[in-house]
Amino acid sequence: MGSDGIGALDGIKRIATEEAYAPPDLIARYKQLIRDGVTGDAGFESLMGYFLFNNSERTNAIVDRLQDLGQRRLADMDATGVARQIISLTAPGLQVFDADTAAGLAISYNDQLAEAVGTHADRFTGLAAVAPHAPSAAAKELERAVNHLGLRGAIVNSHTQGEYLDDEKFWPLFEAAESLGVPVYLHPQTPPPSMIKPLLESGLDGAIYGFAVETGMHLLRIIMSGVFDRFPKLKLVVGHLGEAIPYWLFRVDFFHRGIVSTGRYERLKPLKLKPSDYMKRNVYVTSSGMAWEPVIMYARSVLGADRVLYAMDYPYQYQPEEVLVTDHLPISQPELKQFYQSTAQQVFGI
Ligand code: 1DF
Ligand code: MN
Repeated sequence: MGSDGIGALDGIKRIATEEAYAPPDLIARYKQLIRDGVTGDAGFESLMGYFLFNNSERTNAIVDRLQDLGQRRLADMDATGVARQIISLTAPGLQVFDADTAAGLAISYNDQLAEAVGTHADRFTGLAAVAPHAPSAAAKELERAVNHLGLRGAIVNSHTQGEYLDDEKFWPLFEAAESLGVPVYLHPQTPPPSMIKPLLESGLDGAIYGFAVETGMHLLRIIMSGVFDRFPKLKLVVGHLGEAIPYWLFRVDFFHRGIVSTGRYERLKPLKLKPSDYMKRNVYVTSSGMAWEPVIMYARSVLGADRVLYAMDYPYQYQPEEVLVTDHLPISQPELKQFYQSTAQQVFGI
């Protein structure tokens, strides 16, 4: 298949599950927000300002690729032997806009994505953009996107203007996802103003580390809130091999048990299961941006081989040679098929 010597695998399709796009209209709106300086979100202004105004070969190549839902994307997939991309709106999605604007844009961008997915149904699957800060509209839009447009889940780019999905006001989205049987992909974005200072001043706010700090914490907040006791069949997908949380589970379980037993925090309440149990029951992690054998094997050993799926993180981490790392994981062919293909087909209902 590929021009880089990355061929088809015998009987296995590589499905990449955290692949980004941006409608040109979204790029224009982001530029306008940054020029107007109205978001009050230093992380957004720094990172999107970099991508949209740096004007370097690196950033221009990424921004061009983000906007393509046709031949260029397909050629890049061919070059890396990716059979199918699961495509979602790039971070921070609609979450920088006011709730009404965001809810309106979700509808038109989902219509556009569904059209591209329909044109290339053999190569593309889409996730719905939603406005988490318009909770009932978000639930309704997810239902429309799944039942009428054929999209296969929702993307949420971590915090929404400093608020987290552990707040019950956001739960109509979880309720809809559970009842539709589709996952919510919790994707990173830069930390909100209330947590960004030490990360931004050190240049660590973005994908290098700040994304994981912010999104890993968000994942823990969701688990601690009892959302998975309320919605036991809810599926959450988290990138970057779980934003470091698999590494922390022993300590999280230990201190959760201790703190809950003393009633120290009202918000940290008893749960039916250990925090780590929800990671194994309700959460899937993808290998986006982490083509690194020891950590993929670690995540598999802690969460279970059936919880770890492949992602590339196109176009932000479009590195064809990284596919060779996952091709050569020290696992059997049936396990490699599970990693690249079958788990994704199950989770996203492809
Ligand atoms: C970057 C990476 C930016 C990812 C992203 O959204 C993003 C980056 C603005 O490289 O700065 O979603 N990523 O998922 O790896
Ligand atoms: Mn990503």
